[in-house]
Amino acid sequence: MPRKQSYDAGSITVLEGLEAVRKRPGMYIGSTSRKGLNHLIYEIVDNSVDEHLAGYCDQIKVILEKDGSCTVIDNGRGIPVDMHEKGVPAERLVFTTLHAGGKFDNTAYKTSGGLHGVGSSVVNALSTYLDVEISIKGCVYHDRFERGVPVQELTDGLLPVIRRTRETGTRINFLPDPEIFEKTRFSAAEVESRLHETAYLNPSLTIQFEDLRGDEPKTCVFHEPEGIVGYIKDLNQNSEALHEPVLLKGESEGIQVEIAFQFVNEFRENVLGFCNNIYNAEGGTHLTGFKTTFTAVMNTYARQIGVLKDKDQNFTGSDIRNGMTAVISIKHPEPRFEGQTKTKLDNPDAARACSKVAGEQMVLFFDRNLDVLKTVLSCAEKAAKIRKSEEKAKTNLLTKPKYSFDSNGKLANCEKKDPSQCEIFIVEGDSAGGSAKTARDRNYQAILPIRGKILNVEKASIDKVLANAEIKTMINAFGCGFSEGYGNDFDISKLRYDKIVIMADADVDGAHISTLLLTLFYRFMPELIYEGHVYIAMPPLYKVMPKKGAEEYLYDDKALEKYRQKHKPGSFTLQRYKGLGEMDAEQLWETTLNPETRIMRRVEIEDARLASSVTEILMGSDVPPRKTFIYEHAADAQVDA
Ligand code: TSJ
Repeated sequence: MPRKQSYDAGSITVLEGLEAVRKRPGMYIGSTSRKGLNHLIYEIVDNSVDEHLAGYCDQIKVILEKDGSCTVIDNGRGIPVDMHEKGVPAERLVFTTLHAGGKFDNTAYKTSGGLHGVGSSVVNALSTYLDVEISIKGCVYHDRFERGVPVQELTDGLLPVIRRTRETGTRINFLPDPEIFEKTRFSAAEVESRLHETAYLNPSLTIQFEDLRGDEPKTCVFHEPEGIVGYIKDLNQNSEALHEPVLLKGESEGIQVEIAFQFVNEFRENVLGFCNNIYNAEGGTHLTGFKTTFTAVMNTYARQIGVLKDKDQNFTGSDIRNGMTAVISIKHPEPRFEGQTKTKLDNPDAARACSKVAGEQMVLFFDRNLDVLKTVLSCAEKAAKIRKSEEKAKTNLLTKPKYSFDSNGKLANCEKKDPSQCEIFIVEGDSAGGSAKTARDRNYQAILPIRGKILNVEKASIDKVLANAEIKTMINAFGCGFSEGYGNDFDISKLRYDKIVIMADADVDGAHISTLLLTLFYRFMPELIYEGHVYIAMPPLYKVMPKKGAEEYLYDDKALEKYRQKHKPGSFTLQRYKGLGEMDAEQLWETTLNPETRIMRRVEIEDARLASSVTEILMGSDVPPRKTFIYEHAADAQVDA
C-alpha cells in the first residue's frame, strides 16, 4: 500500500510508490489508449502553463521527436534543484513522489492541471526514460529516470552540472513505455489542437509545436493575444458571423470569469466550458449558471423591446442560444469534477459567479448595442418558429411504430436480438452495401447502406435533420432516439447494437462521409461515443500478391512504400482498391467484417470534436488538410480485439 505522508507545511500530500502507477495506469491517466498517451504531454505542458500563470514563463516548446519521444521546454524559473530533505534535490521529489491531486487530495491550489491532476511523477513512472535539464543560476543541471527510477548519479547529493548558461528554464524529454501503452504514437492533430486551445486560454503565452516524425518536419507557433475572443473567431471562421464577438469579464467569490460569444447564421449552438484551462466535455455548473442568466435577461429584453408580447410564452434557453458560439473560461481555486468522464464541473459557486458576471456585463453591453440585441433576438424568433414545426416532426417520428426500424427497406438486420452481441455496419453506397450484405455473418451483423453524402447537421435546422431519410433510418435502427439540447429523448439502454461501425471508402469522399456521420453522432447521440460504441472500419488500399509467399493487405501508402523497399519490382502483383465496392464478399469479410482479422478503430470523443471542426475543411476543395486529417487517423488503426 502506498504510504500517505505530509510535508511542505501540509500543502501537498505525498504518496510514495510509483509502482502503483505502473500497475494501474488507467487510474492515473484515464486510459492506456492513444488518449492516455497524449495525456502525458498535457500533464507535462500543464506544469509550464502553471509557471506561466505564476508570471515567470512566456514561451513553451513541444517537440514530437523522430524517435517517438516528446520534448517540452519552457523559459520559466526552472524546477528548484537545491537540497530538499534527506539529501535529495527538490527536483527528484517532483518526479518520484505522487502528488496530491485528482482522487487523493483536492486542497492544493493549482491553476492549470490535467484531467486527473497527478502530474509529472506519473508521466515519469510510465516512461521508458525521462531526461531532465534545468537551467538555473547560470548552470544546466541534468537528471534522468528509467521507468520512474533515478539513474543519474548525484555529486554530494546534488545534480551534476553539464554546461553553463545565461538562460533559465526547464527541458523534459520522455519516451512513453510500450509495456504500458497500447499505442505509442502521439497524435499530432490532437496535440496541436490542444496546444492551440491552451494558447487561446492564455493570451500572453507563445507555444511552439514541432513534429519531426514525418519526412518533412512540421512547425507551428500558437500565440493568441485576443484570447477567447480569438478562439470564438476561429470556431466561427467558416460561418457567417452576425456581429463582432462580445467579451464579458469579471470576478466573483474569488472566481475569475471570462465569457465570449458570437452568433452566426446557422441552426446550432456551440457552448464550450473551461475550468483552469481544462476543457469540460460534459459541461457543468459554469455553463448552467451562464445559460440560465443569459436566457432570463434576453427574455426580459425581448418583452422590453416588444419582440415578445404579453400573451407570448418566453423563449426557451435553446431558442435563445440558436446560432450561438460561446466560450466560458473560469479560474477556480478548488475545482471539483463529476460525471462519466470526470469532466463536468460541479462547484455551485461557479454557477453563481458565472450568473452574476454574465448578468451584470451583458446588460452593460446590450444597453449600448441595440443592433446586436435585435440580431440575437431575431435568431431566437427563428428558432422558436422552427421549434414549433420540429415538435410536429418529433411527434411524427415517435408515432411511427417504435420497433419497425427498417423504415425504408434498406436495413438488413441481424437475426440475434441480444444487443451485446450485435453489430451494425453503416456502409457508403448501394453496391458496397450489397457486397457487405452477402459477406456478413447475418447471425449478428446488420448492414445499413446509405447513399452518397449525408446531410451536414451543422448547417441544417433540426426539422431538416429529422426529415432526412438516412438519418431517420439510423435513429430508428439504433433504437435509442436522439438528444437535442435539453429536450433529451435519448436512451442508451435501448441501443440495439454493441458496435456501430462506419464503413466508408479509404478516400477523400469516404473520409467526408465518416466525418459527417461522426458529427451527427456527436451532436445528437454523444453517449454512443462516450460509451465507446462507435467504430470506424479501416479498409485496405492495396492487396499485394507475391509470386512466393502469402498475400497481404496494405492499409496506406506508407505501408506500400515499405513493401516496395522489401520486395523487388516484378516479384509481386499489386491490386488497388478504389472503393469497398471493388472487393468481393470474401475480401470484404476478411478485411472489414470478420472480428478475427478486421482492422477498425474505436472513435473517442476527441475524434468527434475534431470531426465536427473539420467538417468545413473537408467540405472545401482544398485537398492538403483533408489528407493530413485522414492520414493522422489512419495511422492509429489497429486490429480490434
Ligand atoms: F512536469 C515537470 F515537472 F516535468 C515540468 C515542470 C516540466 C516542464 C516542461 C516544466 C516544469 C516547470 C516547473 N517549469 N517551471 C517550473 N517551475 C517550478 O517548478 C518552480 C520554480 C520556482 C519556484 C519558486 O517558488 O521559486 C517554484 C516552482 C514550482
